Amino acid sequence: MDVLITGINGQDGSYLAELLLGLGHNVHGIVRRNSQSENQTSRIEHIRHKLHLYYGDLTDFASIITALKKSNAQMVFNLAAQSHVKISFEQPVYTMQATGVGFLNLAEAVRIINPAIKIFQASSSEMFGNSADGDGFQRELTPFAPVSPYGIAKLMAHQTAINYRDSYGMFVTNGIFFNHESPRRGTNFLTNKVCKTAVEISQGKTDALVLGNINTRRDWGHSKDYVKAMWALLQLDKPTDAICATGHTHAVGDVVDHVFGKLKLNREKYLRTDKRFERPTEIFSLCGDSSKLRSLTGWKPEISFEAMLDEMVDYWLKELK
Ligand code: NDP
Ligand code: GDR
Repeated sequence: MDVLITGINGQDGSYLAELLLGLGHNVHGIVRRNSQSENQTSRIEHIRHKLHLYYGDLTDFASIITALKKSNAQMVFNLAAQSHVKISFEQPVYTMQATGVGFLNLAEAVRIINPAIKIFQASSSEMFGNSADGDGFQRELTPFAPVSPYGIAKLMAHQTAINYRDSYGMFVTNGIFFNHESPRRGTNFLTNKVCKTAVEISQGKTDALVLGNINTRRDWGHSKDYVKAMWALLQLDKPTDAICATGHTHAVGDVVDHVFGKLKLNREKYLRTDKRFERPTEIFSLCGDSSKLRSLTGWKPEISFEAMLDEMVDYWLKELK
């Protein structure tokens, strides 16, 4: 089968491409032009020769049409987005265009070219804001109340997906994914910032880890596990909306404690906080109930929070040696 991935050179896109190649599919992807061409493909360099890549941008409708036509895809995974929550406060308009309207561009292009193409939309727990059920969990029916431009843009895309499903009978599935990480995570996201900086401290290259709010809680899983859920969701007979999460929540401080513990670093000595890294509005606690996904697909996370952080630290120990 021919499968198109937007955001193929992002964290998830790179793992999903590996998974799909392993299953024997033809993998196509959209990449954006970058003045440093290595940046376009840095996470997929090792499999680049097996991929079909097209220049494109979700804000550029024509380029989506071209990629759909050239790839002849029967499935599209929409992983492209301006995905950084704090940066979405600095670039709210662009974030709406790329993360919100970008999905509309894709859905509309699919409707025009071939409405039978199945679409996976990477929805986000950020859409819940500080809304939770009485027991502290977020579920599919928990009301959405986003508190960031990114969360609002993702909610626009999410509702657009449902509207295209209802209006045109298209197969559009929303995977409501909670935080997931890996050594390929951008280093300006919390976990990989902590892992990389802690290794730098252990090697005497820097003397402090400076963070924003260290009390917020997130449900952190591994990207490798989560791309399997994306694939499983598009194998179902019917499109749906489903949460993908581990069901365990940890504070930012727990990430620091685990990583510092592994490297035998003293938290009091090296950890500082600075309002510069805080957001104007924050989500205090996320913890997803993925019972629906688990019962529909049999999916379950395999890599623990601790094993994931250990893998990330080991990656940086090797990389920065
Ligand atoms: P990344 O930020 O690592 O990857 C995003 C990808 O989107 C990159 O390939 C990026 O390309 C591309 N991109 C950005 N803007 C555009 C655009 N305008 N047109 C085309 N491509 C664009 O994110 P992840 O891999 O971590 O996440 C994948 C998806 O899942 C995203 O949509 C994210 O919002 C969503 N999500 C992620 C979660 C997580 O915890 N990781 C949780 C919930 C949802 P470039 O390299 O050129 O910038
Ligand atoms: P998040 O991830 O905003 O949840 O969005 P991020 O790793 O950026 O933040 C997690 C929590 O850590 C706090 N924090 C810091 N975060 C960053 N990046 N840098 C810091 O210095 C820092 N200090 C404390 C944050 O305030 C937050 O509470 C991620 C993205 O992948 C989204 O695309 C995705 O949709 C959601 O997860 C689910």
